[in-house]
Amino acid sequence: MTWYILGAGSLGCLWAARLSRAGLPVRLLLRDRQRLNAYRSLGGVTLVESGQESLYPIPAETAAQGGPIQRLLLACKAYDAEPAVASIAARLAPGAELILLQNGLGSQQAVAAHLPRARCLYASSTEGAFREADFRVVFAGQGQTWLGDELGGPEPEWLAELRGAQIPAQWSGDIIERLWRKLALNCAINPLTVLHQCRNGELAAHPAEVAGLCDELGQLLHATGFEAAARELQGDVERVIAATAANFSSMYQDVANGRRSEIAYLLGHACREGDRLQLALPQLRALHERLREYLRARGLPDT
Ligand code: NAD
Ligand code: KPL
Repeated sequence: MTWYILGAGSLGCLWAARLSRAGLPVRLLLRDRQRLNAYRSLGGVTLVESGQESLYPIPAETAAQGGPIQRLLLACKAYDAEPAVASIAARLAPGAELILLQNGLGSQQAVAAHLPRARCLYASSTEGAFREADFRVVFAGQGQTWLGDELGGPEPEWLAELRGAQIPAQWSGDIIERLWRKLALNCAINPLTVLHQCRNGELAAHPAEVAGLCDELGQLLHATGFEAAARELQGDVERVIAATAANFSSMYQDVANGRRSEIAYLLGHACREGDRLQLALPQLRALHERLREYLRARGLPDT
């Protein structure tokens, strides 16, 4: 069964390279012919791992061309997920399986709603990779990827295939809780690193602000039904701040590089859920507004 990958960026190329070197059939789906020509001129995906680089001549085609797709990894940003899937929707075979590898929440449900005949699995990953250049990716941090099905259903048999390809995939019986835990962590850390212009570790100098956000995010987790996540949030946030003290958060890096952030699927989603559950959440809402204003002032999208 061919693994199609839509979104040949950091994580998409990282998955593609590992699937390919394990001898599994994999194909990249690129936006258009111009992008396909650029890819072909480079000869494949380059993965840099522990300072060693390897070229993987993975076949590629445009999203609009080619045969039916039974298995797809969607590895674009959350704000690109719906249009990206729309570009290949006509190619999806009945019963196709998709892995939606987006951060935050909201984009997965929006994609799944368009594809009632497909099985949409959601993924949450702590692996780290970044793009040095087009189709050239650096594997920057070992991690774990959890996969699960919001609608229930069994663990797919191909999970073993992923592990065989050294993609550390684990089945999660409650992927929504996993995604919420990561979302809450990202909401407590990432926006503050942007607004204070600091590394994660420097948030230790703003304990009251972090604690206030953890309290409100805890209320939200509690109201969403994730009691354990609510209780553990502040400790988790403090541990991540300490463990990643020298790092700049992903949102900090997006903004510093003039790239669109995933704010709508992190803080935006938290505030929308707060509305739905009729929670006041004044600190979260004020943070959301401050961040939106900060982004607008830099000419970046605020949603
Ligand atoms: P990225 O920006 O490096 O790659 C996304 C790719 O998707 C880009 O190459 C873009 O051109 C492509 N794309 C977008 N729309 C497309 C379309 N319509 N057709 C074809 N290609 C399209 O993003 P990333 O860093 O790999 O992140 C993907 C998701 O994974 C994000 O939600 C991110 O938050 C999450 N994530 C990333 C990391 C990481 O270390 N990079 C870690 C954990 C989670
Ligand atoms: O996930 C992260 C990110 O930067 O996006 C960490 C470093 C864990 C902090 O939110």
